[in-house]
Amino acid sequence: MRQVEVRKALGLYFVMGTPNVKNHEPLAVLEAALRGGVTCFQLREKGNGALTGDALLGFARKCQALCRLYRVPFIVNDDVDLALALNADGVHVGQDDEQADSVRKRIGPDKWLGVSTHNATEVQLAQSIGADYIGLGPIYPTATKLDASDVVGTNLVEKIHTAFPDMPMVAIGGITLDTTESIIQAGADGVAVVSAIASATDPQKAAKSISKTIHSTLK
Ligand code: TZP
Ligand code: ICP
Ligand code: MG
Repeated sequence: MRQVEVRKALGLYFVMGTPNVKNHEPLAVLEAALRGGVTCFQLREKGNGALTGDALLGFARKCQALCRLYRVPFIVNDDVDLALALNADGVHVGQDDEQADSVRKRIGPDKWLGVSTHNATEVQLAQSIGADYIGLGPIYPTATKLDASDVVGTNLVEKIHTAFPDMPMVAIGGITLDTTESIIQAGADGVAVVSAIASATDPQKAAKSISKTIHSTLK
């Protein structure tokens, strides 16, 4: 069943673009993360020095090929045209991006659609237009997204989990190994992270530690 598959993929959701990686090769970081056990990958190519055009297309193809090798869904942030060109597994959009219902029409019923949400009203809307999952956050302060809205904390994770039990949910924003357990306990299906893996000295080890925590908490 699709929802079961989606929930499983949300366990450890790695979000990355080349600007998020400082001391390694971005593709090496992705492969390390995959080896370490990430269950989903989102290409979010944003910020200073972000790739565009053919360079972006080439990088995206390489990311997609790695994800295929590890049998992990490959999701594209915002860029519906890129997702369609690559035949990605899904698209993730925010509240300021193309309207989620128009994105659904463009990608068709089979690709996954994820929507960023910050409150119950947005979750309700995401549910009504047939989103496959929501990203909820920022849970904690984050330096990764400069225009991030106010932090929502784990209380909102609990509230949304209770109010929308059928909506797969991944928490995002400032999440680290130390806070993963409390987020899963609050009812999230998983954690989405950028810097906890992309900025780690050893991205594979970082992914593995978070993955272990998620598995032992979910049981
Ligand atoms: N959306 C809400 S917070 C965030 C995004 C893309 C950034 C999360 O990055 P980090 O480094 O895991 O805090
Ligand atoms: N949630 C997820 C999963 N990805 C994002 N890019 C975001 C929220 C803003
Ligand atoms: Mg966006």
